[in-house]
Amino acid sequence: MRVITRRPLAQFMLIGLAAGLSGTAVAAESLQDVLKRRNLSQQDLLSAAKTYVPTGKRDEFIAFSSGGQSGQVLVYGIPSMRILKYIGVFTPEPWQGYGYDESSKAVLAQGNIDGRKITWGDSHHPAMSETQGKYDGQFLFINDKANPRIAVIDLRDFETKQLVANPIFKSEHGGAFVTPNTEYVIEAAQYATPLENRKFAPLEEFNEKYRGGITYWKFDRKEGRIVPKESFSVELPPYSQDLSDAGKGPSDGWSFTNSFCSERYVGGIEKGRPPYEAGCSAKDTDYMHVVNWRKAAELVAQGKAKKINGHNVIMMETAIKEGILFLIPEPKSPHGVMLSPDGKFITVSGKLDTHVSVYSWEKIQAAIKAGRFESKDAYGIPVIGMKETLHKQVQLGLGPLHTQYDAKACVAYTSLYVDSQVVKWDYCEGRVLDKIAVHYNIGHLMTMEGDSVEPKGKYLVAMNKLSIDRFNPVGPLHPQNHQLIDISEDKMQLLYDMPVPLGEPHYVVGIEASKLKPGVRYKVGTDSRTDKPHPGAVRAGEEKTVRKGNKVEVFGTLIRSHITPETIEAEVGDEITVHLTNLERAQDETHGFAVGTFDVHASVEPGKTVTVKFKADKEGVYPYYCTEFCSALHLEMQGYLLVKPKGWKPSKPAAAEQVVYTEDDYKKQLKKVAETQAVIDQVVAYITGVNYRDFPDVVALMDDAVDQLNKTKETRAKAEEAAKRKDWQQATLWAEQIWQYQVKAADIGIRAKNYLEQNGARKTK
Ligand code: CUK
Ligand code: CUA
Repeated sequence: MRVITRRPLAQFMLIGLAAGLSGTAVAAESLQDVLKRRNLSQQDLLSAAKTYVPTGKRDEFIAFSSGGQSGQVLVYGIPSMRILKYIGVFTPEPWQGYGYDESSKAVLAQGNIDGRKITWGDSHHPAMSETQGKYDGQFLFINDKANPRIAVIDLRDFETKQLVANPIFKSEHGGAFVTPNTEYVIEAAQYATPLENRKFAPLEEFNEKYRGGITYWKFDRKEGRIVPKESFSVELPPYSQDLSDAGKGPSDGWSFTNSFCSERYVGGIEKGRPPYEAGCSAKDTDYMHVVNWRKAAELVAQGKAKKINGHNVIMMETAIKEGILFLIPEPKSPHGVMLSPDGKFITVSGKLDTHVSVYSWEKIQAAIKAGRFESKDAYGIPVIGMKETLHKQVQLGLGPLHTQYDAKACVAYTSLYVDSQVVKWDYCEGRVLDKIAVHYNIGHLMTMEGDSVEPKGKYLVAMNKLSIDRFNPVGPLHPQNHQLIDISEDKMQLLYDMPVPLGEPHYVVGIEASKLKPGVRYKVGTDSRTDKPHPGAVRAGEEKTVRKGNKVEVFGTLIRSHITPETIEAEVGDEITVHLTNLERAQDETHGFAVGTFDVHASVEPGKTVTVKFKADKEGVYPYYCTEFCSALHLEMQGYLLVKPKGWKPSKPAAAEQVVYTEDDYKKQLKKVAETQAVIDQVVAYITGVNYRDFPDVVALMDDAVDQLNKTKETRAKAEEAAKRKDWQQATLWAEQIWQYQVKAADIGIRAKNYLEQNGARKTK
């Protein structure tokens, strides 16, 4: 096959190779030479060896990073730090057609706020779905701080399936955090506001009318969607709720949310008052909120919630009366709250304190059981004494923020924003074990599965806010810096700097790659955003164009290297709907669909059906084409949208086709077809002569190849029929089409053969 269809290409390559060889021979560089030339140390070499993933090999962990203001999620491998994908979440993403085809537009529209379209998000904290507190690799959640929303991403196809806007908050920083069986996705407000929609209240009434809160979004795992009707919130004082974490093990059923600015300061520097940052950090302590979410859910079921904007809210009064809400003082302007893997300890960092505080769940629970409270806050919420619930306070350094856990017992890592360090410490004994410098001003940090009940250790990613001098300069707006740190030994070792060119990612989660099992194709005719059969799907041969009034509806298909239909005719002002089904079953055979001028683009992965809709409000001729280089004849994967003036009629009959092919051409064509078939037969003989059935990927490729070859039968009949009429023009072109199908089949066949050879197939015949 390669020999025949690719002969010209192969010849070129040989000529090129010969030219290269005739030059002066240069002795290959040794490793030592390279180290010298690039000025690398033994330590650099070690780091390179620890992170390098050779071609064809894969990463051990997959990281899902917030894309910050880009409103997307980045996916990268660890330890290589190679970026694998950007997932469009809160923001349209043209490559994936996200926000361009009708069903992904509908997903984005779920995130409209009060009917307003929002095209960005300040995405912060991704969370992996959990089963019994362990990452299960099924779903990813992420919040948008600016426009209070949560997104659901299905990891079967890495697509965003749902956005849910918070009905009572105006901002949402403390999400997404999941309960141990992903019963709920937790999201807390940050900036207190009146909870009722479109309610104004002056800042002078902040203490009375402004409120914070925590929302518990019910997740239906079977449907893979959040169920707003079964979700609820707990009303909280207007303290700036910070991050949350769900209890686990002994603390399962509870959640913990810290806060800052419990001073309830409202600024006003323009009126001569001290600024926010002074007023919001005056007190020595703020409050950790402790909520019994399981009991809260029962209260909602008993009808004890109030409806605000159609959403269930447990008011503070009810929460206090029913004993589901408590406060514990925490020092000072804290940030980040993290449960230890066993669920026994709760770590809180005081941004403006040099300590982290480790609280004991056992002690908290004892105080609650005994009804032992030191006071009440201004809203009557019982306050449990800090001293009596503390397990340890450990001095770590300046600006402690977030904490993650190791696979090793009692070992935790905390980021030090001001010191630009990661500190490794023992939270059982309360002592520092090691420190390492990062570049610079670290926010979150992440260890592999480090917020689950089963952290995997090995690597830590430091998410640094500034990158100052690390990378080649690209203007005043610098990339972010994710630094990979080896934590497998006693001393931490910095391995790699990865510039992140997309927004300010706050948090990342890392999961063992083996837990992710995404598909490579959809069942033919699937709407990927609803996971249901798409009503616009058609099979090969069923393509059609339906016109009703000024509506033109196209039911088309895509397969290498062909768009059906090849022309779409419309009149100016028509509404055009194009449904496209990708008939491919071969892996990675995505087709794109673009129409210029009308802002139309779709990504149609194997098996997927998508719909694009637009108004052809401008007369003219508009080419449409496939945007993925999908085969050798990708550039020919094209068509024309003809938008005619109103009432247009052809002025002269269509001209007869110019005849250019002769009987000789037809015979030449047939010879080429026969030669190609011989090569295909060889490839097929090889494949069927080994245990190819043991390789599901190859079986899928073979199905696809057989599909292509089956099409030659009908085409051959057409060629022969034309030849009988001595219509050499038609006969030659149909014979060429036979060859097109053969090339596609051969292309797939060779891919299958290479795969089998590289993956150790055994001869069976
Ligand atoms: S926050 Cu960014 S560093 Cu928004 Cu998670 Cu702490
Ligand atoms: Cu399909 Cu290019």
